[in-house]
Amino acid sequence: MLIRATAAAVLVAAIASGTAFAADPIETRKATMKAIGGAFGGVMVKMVKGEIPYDAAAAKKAVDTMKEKADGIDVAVLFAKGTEKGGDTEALPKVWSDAAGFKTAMDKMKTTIAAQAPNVDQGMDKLKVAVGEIGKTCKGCHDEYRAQKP
Ligand code: ASC
Repeated sequence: MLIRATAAAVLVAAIASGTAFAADPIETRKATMKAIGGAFGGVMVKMVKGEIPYDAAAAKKAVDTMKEKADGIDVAVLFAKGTEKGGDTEALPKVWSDAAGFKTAMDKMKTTIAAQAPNVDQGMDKLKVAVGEIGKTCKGCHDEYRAQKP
């Protein structure tokens, strides 16, 4: 009931303010992060670690997935006010109390992925650099804005 009321309030607020909204921002942002993390950890990091062979086309496909999903993140929508709670979220209150910092961290991820995307199919050395640079932007945001796993 409370969740429904909150969702309705978010919807009304989104319509009233003319902003786009996601039907279920918490589930959408979790699915987005899972897709980004899956392409990164499941493919690119594994190649760097030698757990799977380097495959330029597969690395490119993975980074393209990351880029598409990252570019699709609209912080104002997926982390709209009112979505701090009401679902199974690990987002910390700091996402909202330091909204500018959070947006900056997200933008840093987007620009780093975009900058590194053309490099990942140019050999293992380039992939290593890309994984290092992109990974820093994942970690930076998780350290600051996401609840730590026990
Ligand atoms: C991953 C993943 C992250 C990052 C982070 C990098 O594979 O899912 O969130 O790497 O651990 O430090």
